[in-house]
Amino acid sequence: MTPEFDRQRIIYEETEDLAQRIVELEKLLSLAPNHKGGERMVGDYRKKLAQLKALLEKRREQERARRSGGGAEEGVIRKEGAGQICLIGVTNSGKSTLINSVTNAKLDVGDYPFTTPLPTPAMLTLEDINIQLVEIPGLFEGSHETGIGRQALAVARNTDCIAIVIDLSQDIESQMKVILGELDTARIRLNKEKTAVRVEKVGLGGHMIYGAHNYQGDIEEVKEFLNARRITNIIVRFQKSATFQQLVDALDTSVAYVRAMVVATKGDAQGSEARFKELEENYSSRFDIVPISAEKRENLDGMSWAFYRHLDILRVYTKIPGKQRERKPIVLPEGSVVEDAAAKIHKELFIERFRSAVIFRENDKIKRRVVGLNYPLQDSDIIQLAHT
Ligand SMILES: Nc1nc2c(ncn2[C@@H]2O[C@H](COP(=O)(O)OP(=O)(O)OP(=O)(O)O)[C@@H](O)[C@H]2O)c(=O)[nH]1
Ligand SMILES: [Mg+2]
Repeated sequence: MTPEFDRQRIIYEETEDLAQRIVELEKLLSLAPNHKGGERMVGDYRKKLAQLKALLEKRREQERARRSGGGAEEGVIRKEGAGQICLIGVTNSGKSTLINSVTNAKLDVGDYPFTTPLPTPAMLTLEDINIQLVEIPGLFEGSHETGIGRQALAVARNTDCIAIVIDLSQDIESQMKVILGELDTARIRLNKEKTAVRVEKVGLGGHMIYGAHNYQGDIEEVKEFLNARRITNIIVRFQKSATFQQLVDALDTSVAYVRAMVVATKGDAQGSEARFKELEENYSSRFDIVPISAEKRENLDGMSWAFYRHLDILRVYTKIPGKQRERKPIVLPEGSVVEDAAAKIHKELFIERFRSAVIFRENDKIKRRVVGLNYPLQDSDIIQLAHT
């Protein structure tokens, strides 16, 4: 032990403020000796550090919950339909006109700013399903600091997909800067960039940690941190080289990851072609971009299907032997298997007493296949279940 280490240990032990205590303990660890005999002690301090950080996180979460309490109900939009798309753009970008052009809604349209003052829903019917479109009041720089802005961003945070609305009759960069900036400040991340750490809370299985070799540090402190936060069942994937802080961020529930796309409006306006090109050059690697003109009714179908694709859902239709398939589909998340469909129809009958499933795919080489509960479903599958 060096004298510095001993001095720092006393400072650490005498510090009471939690955040400061963490700082002092980190300092202490940086001064810790590197020789074999010290390993155990360093390990213990690491665990302690993980516990303190967990405690701090918990307090912060409680604080956040307390602050966002009250008022939280106001302006909340009840989700309806197979999925929800939030339209986010600067004011006058053509959001209401867009919604009116594909739904029965009659939202106010105006060439003055902030015609739509509150999050406003409308229903888009696409073949046999409904998609809820929500107009978010126009964003501006600093809108996250206003009551209405906060409320609007709270809706966006919980949506299934954000459609960024860019007005092709106006400068592109300044619109993007405002929208991306405001979303980022609201801790909304778009299109789930593959981060170094992915976590998924699950019902059972304990601590399932994958890619531990990517973790920079002792994997024991990860477990210690999870224990201290009372997280008993979780999948943690270190996909790239990751630090303890990145793990803490991954567990931070105030960061939302939302799917996103871009709708470029007013494709009929002067100069829109050049601006659309610029938009594609700068953003097509991050987003699918769909150009429309609501006024000329151009590409509205294309846009509606792009909404559908970005919900990452699939439709399956049930069928009784000897009859036509049901008209209304069952809507499931992409990646669902036969069991997920069976659970929606009748769990006791079709899972617990499962006998067989037949899938019909009209546009496939194999039109009829007998499958098990684990079989992956595709959009527009027709499924016929039998029980014992
Ligand atoms: N040329 C052209 N103008 C459009 C188009 N869509 C909307 N506009 C015009 O753009 C202006 C704003 O349209 P709104 O639909 O009210 O825009 P908004 O984004 O809902 O605006 P706020 O609710 O005020 O934030 C109106 O004057 C519309 O007529 C379009 O496709 N082409
Ligand atoms: Mg509007």
